[in-house]
Amino acid sequence: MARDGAVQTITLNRPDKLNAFTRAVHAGLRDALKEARDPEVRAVVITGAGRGFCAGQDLTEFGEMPDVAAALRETYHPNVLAIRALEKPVLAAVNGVCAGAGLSLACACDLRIASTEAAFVPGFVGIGLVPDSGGTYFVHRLLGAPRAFQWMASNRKLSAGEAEAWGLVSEVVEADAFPARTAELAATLAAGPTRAIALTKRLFDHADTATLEEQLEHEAQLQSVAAASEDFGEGVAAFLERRAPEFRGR
Ligand code: T3D
Repeated sequence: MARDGAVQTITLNRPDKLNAFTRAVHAGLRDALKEARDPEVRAVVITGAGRGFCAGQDLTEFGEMPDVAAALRETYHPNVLAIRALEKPVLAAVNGVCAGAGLSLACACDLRIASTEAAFVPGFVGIGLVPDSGGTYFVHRLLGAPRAFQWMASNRKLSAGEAEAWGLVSEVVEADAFPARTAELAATLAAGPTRAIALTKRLFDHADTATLEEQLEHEAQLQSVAAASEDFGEGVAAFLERRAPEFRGR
């Protein structure tokens, strides 16, 4: 975990095993996500060490988990929910291969960019499992149900370019330039009006299940909150003074 100004970077760090999830990896991620609640942190990056982003569950630890559902509830679920609850943008910087619950993790983030070295593999179906850790929830929202189903049922490895064409990632960057572009994008997000960005995140999460009437009302309520922020005052003042705004995230 590393802090650079208002950006916190969380690096999954088991490069020899493509950062596959063990209990220790879950615990490290849980602690890092707790630390990211610090209001001084205004953007979070999740990435992987070495040539992988995350290869999902460590398959050598499966035997130690007699109750799979309980293991998911105890390890994956709190971290997925913590990412959605963070009141700041979370960027998945997909540096390399991403499979199974690693794919779910990337898709739980607010946005994804990929290195040209990245690849996306459903994983679950390859070993006779169903997508978990939010895989069915996020992937079908990102891709639409027909494409998501066909992909998740096939275990096809998707290149970074294909992922961009499908809208799974918003940008693909040459591997050499990937760390610098990740830092640039994270710094831009961290310099934004964090309250408004967090409230936008909450509205988007709500939009899929709301009626239009409910969503209009939710927008009105959260707009009152945004309009009471210091950053709204700064945004309007900067516009009128014809200068760039200096948002403080409150
Ligand atoms: O109870 C619960 O927790 C259920 C939860 C389930 C969630 C899930 O995530 S299920 C899906 C689990 N993941 C997979 O099935 C993916 C398995 N891995 C792969 O298919 C491939 O490794 C990749 C497509 C991701 C990458 O292929 P490649 O050729 O680039 O690398 P590799 O040579 O296969 O892997 C490199 C090393 O990482 C290798 O170790 P070694 O031989 O050099 O010592 C390999 O064994 C290791 N590794 C890769 N994935 C995993 C792994 N070790 C343990 N678990 C892994 N998932």
